[in-house]
Amino acid sequence: MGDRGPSAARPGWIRPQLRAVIFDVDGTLADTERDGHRPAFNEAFRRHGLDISWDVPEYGRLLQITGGRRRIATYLREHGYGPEAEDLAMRVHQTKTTLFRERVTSGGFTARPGVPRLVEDLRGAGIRIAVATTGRRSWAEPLVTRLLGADVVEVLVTGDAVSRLKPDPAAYRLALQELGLGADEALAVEDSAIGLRSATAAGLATVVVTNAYTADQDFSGAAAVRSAFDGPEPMSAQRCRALHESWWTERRAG
Ligand code: XBP
Ligand code: MG
Repeated sequence: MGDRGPSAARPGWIRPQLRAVIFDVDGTLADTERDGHRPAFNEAFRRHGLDISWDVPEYGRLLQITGGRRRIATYLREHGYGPEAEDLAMRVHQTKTTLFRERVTSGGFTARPGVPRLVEDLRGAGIRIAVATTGRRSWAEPLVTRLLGADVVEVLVTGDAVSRLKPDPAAYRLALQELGLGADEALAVEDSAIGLRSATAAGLATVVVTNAYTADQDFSGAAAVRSAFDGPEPMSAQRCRALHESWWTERRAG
């Protein structure tokens, strides 16, 4: 952020209040991509008799295509499949979704360090919790419950509920609608440039917490960029409030 202080905001401007935090799931609440979704895609390819296996760098490239079914279909088309790519992608993705859900329900994932503490702190401060992901509800719902506990997440928007996936703002817009809040009353937490674009396009101040796949991406416009939730200055309700306020103050003053 620049060096303008809150006093630079236009006269008469009412400071927005932070009432909810909307979290992304993959890469944000948990490190699910490299050792979670990727092996599930590869096992699904194997079960469908396809000689395809995505290694770690290749999967990193493919993360630019959001949504598992779209990711498979794009890859198949890149590798010479014709009109049958869509139908095959749909079937492989159904298998992948079943496999990934099994992994979730058998306790295969833990939250990123610092996430449970942050969520507890937010709830204690009366800040509501929501989730916006491009993944499927069938695994996202049990995953979020396992990571954060039952009845913690008030609104859960998944890729099934929107016709356009991130970087389109649809998932975040729907989350705000279901929360009954304006964009200036919530803060998004994302791990990727695509997620940041989606949340920013919905009008949200966004904190980015990077991971190994996303650390080098362009996060211009973020309210803050960090590499972890925990550490010497852990993410907290107070920090979320401060980042939300400074992002909006900067914006209104500019
Ligand atoms: C995550 C995704 C998802 C998962 C796979 O993006 O792109 O597609 O990789 O999930 P984000 P599905 O973190 O921005 O939501 O296979 O269920 O689509
Ligand atoms: Mg993500």
